[in-house]
Amino acid sequence: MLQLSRDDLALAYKRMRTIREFENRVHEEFSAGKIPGFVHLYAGEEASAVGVCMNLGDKDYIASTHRGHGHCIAKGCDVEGMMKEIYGRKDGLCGGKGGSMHIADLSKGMMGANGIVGGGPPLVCGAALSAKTLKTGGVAIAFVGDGGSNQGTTLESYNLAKIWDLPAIFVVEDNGYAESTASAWSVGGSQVKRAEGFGMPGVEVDGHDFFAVYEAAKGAIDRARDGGGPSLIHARLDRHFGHFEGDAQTYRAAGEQDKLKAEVDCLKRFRQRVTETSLLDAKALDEIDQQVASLVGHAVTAAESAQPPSAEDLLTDVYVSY
Ligand SMILES: Cc1ncc(C[n+]2csc(CCOP(=O)(O)OP(=O)(O)O)c2C)c(N)n1
Ligand SMILES: [Mg+2]
Repeated sequence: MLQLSRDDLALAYKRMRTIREFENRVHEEFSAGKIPGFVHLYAGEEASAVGVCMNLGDKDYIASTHRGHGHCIAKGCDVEGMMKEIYGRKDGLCGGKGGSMHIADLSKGMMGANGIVGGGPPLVCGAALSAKTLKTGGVAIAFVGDGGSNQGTTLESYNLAKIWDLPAIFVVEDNGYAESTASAWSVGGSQVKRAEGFGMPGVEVDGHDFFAVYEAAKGAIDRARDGGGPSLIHARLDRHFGHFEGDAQTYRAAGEQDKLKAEVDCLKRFRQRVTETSLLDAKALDEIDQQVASLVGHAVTAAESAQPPSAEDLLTDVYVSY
């Protein structure tokens, strides 16, 4: 906590608040039938994306999941461009052709949300290998869910990262469920011991606690930048919405989500911690809330009135030349 200036803390709060507001608005607009496709919301998990990405710059890469909006915002993607992408608009971040599950912005080191569970870790091995080979000083981070942590691609990536001694970090965001299957039913052994089995350090953190995530990520990222190789962070956290928008969530106990929101909400915790310690005052935080509400409100209005891609756009972006 002491390593963060007041400006850093205000930025961290602004990013977490932006994610929450963005997701709440997407939830509302999706329910109103205004958003095409499928959306998975990240609300509740903000401390993980922001706690990790506050340690990163544009030369660092992240790979995300199907629940990717929070990772995009934490890595600095443009909020209006993201909203337009989710609405399928031509001037969205990916030309309106990707939508919620494929938002990417390579200029920000954001390699993309990913519809393939376990798709991010192999990409991160490539990005980390390039950073190591080109000596950029960059690191690459894979966010992966508890369900994704069981994919062969993820476990193979742990092995590659270790054997190639890559500046890669795997952040397992364990929100307790893969779709409707509780992680207690599907994850064998311990995430930390899995990492140790591949010869890398692993640490478990309270993913509702921005400061715990920030510290763990700082340790792992500093080590990777110094040539210390890969590691894993197991963040336990919770999602506030269903697996996808429209999920009836019959697998949850009655009142489970209300209890989580009341007792372990990462934004409430952050606010309490910084106000109690007089690092930021409630007024400054309220002002950030207002700025963020207006930013996200503007993004929704802009997305609603923006144009979809044209028929000719179907024929572009088909082939890529490197
Ligand atoms: C390779 C693959 N298998 C299955 C799916 C279907 N699917 C989408 S999300 C999901 C659950 C993922 O759970 P987890 O990794 O814990 O992420 P969370 O949704 O909890 O954030 C599954 C099985 C998929 N998209 N890709
Ligand atoms: Mg999960």
